[in-house]
Amino acid sequence: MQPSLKFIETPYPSSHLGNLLAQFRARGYVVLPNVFKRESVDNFRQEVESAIVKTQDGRFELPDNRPELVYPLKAPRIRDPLSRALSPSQMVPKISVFETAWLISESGKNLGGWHKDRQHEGMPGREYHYPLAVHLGIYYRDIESIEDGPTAIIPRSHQDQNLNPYNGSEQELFLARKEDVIMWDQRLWHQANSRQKEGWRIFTIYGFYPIQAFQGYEIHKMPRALAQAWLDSEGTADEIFYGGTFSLDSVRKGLERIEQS
Ligand SMILES: O=C(O)CCC(=O)C(=O)O
Repeated sequence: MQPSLKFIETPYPSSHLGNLLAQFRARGYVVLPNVFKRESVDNFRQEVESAIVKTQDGRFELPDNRPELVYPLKAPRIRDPLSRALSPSQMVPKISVFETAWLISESGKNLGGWHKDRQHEGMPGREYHYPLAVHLGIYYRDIESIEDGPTAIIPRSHQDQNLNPYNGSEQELFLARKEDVIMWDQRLWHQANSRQKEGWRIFTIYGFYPIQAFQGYEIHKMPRALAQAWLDSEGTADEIFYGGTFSLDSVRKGLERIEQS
């Protein structure tokens, strides 16, 4: 059955989009407003909740064959900002998803401490460097205060390495409505907060990177010799070098699953 999440189909007007991107670059994050239809979000969250399983090591997860895992990515307003968040180029790159993580925890559960997931490229504190990857975060709830379990961040720490959680730098919470999505730069210092109200804390993280595409060049057609080099790969480093993120094994297994269904 198709997940019940519904999307706002109209793109952001270009001046609005420009403004959102300017905020993203300046502070290291921005709330993308009205991505989903608000009235559809609770049902979708409940569909996700009913699919949650406990793993042998006691974690909670959304099984990776559930359509809900990637369904939010169909939202038109999710795609709009990504290429320009990743590159100033007029010849905008294509965008590819490389991470689809669902962080699921019970209410009151202690979560990790302050950290960064990406390091700085270039010269800290001097000029802006476009990130090599950009991430989205989605809560599927109105996040209004610390009790709702928002992520805490140090704004501008994606650029200025003098800012950190241990020297009194300003902190902020990702506050958003259930129909919104946060676009953020993982060079920010950040920390998860537990949910202090009833119910699951769910935080979806989607990661994206740019794929350079020379205009008009058919990048999706793999030259046969390159495909052969991929097939002949010796180990993960070779597979990534010739074929990108996904391993031959995961592609084969994915195809088998499609054939069986
Ligand atoms: O769950 C969160 O709020 C933040 C997740 C996190 O720390 C991470 O993505 O590295």
